[in-house]
Amino acid sequence: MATDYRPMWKSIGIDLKAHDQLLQALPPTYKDVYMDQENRPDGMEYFDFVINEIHGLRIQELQGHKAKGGKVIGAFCVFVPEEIVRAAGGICIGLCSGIKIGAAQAEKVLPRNICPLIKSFMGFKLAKVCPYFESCDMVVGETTCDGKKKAFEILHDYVPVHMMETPQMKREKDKSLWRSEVQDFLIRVEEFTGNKITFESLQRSVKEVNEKRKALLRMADLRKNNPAPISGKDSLLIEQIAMYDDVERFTAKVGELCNELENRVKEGKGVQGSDAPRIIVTGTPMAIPNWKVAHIIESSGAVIVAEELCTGLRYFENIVPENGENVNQMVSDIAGRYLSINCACFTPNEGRMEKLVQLAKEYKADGIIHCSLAFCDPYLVEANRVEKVLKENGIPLLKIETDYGQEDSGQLITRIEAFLEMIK
Ligand code: BJ8
Repeated sequence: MATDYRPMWKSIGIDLKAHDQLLQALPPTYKDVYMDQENRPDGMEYFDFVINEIHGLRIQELQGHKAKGGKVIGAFCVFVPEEIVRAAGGICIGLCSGIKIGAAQAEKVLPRNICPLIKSFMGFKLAKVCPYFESCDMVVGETTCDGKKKAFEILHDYVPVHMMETPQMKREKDKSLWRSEVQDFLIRVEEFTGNKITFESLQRSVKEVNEKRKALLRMADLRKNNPAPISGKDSLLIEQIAMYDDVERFTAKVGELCNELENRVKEGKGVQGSDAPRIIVTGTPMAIPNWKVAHIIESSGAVIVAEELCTGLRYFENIVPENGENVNQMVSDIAGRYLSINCACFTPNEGRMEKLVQLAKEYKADGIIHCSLAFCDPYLVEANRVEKVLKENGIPLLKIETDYGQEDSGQLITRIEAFLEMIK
């Protein structure tokens, strides 16, 4: 018999009626998008289970951690150093959501024309439908884009927010600003958890988070093979789950999956035929359960081989050096690793252009699909630079602007199918 989690949800302040509506929306989508795929690796069973228990078991674990005096810290950006939270005995979870929920409540405090990711996280908080949000003792905001940084001021009325100032450039003075922000974050986390971060605890957490990244990098590497041993949709799902699952368990499960994928590669077994167009997706993050574009691309006969997204490579490429000799040096190494992320909030952002060209070669991509959320100025404007550089390098590009609704699905199918036809 399925566990009844309602008493737990009620105890953390969830609006049960609104929450029921949210849960009802999820399972049919998941079945259509995921369970009907052919040639899925057996190792996906664990990740299906995680989704099935998305508001159940993991929330129970978070509550268990809190009952023992532990803290849960939420983040909205891949710039927030998970290593530091873990080194102080806390759990760090990603809070971005990819579903239109609580829009009416969110629009009471935000303009209507704001990116769906921001509207969604505000809606989740105001509608009290997200047990992850309600489990957080503190959330960490950043000054990446204007919409987010101003939304965090409002969010602070409902939950304690610690702000990190992310620089907009990558000069030496920006690097030292960011280093000091990471150092301040460490102090704030120590105060908040009541736990001192030691050399040993930081060294251990750096290793643990690196192991998670290495497992994801191994999976990414295996997708360079033709035929690809795993679908882009399944890979995206794993990358989304990486942000809130237990680090060590997740790392082990990705490792087991990669063993299976390695065998598939040896046997020449793939999710699609070796003639399927190979696509790289780039742009704004695709938070759970935003699988719309990935589903359309792969249902149109292509295979996604990499995601140049924050729910993708930007989250796990580059690891933190593990040979730091003291806490100070490790803080600098952590800051350095995070500042190498190529978010469109930076200007200029040449690293992202170079990365895309390099990825297209490494993954033998036939084309790139640039997918931006509506009203996201950084990515929508930067699409111009991406287009210019890819054109110079002879890499076909399709630019898409979308949101969390399904209304534009028909139009997206037409455009994506035409693009795939063109690059075949
Ligand atoms: S490092 S991409 S996770 S900021 S989509 S809220 S940018 S208007 S999410 Fe992001 Fe960090 Fe950058 Fe990655 Fe603003 Fe654009 Fe909305 Fe965005």
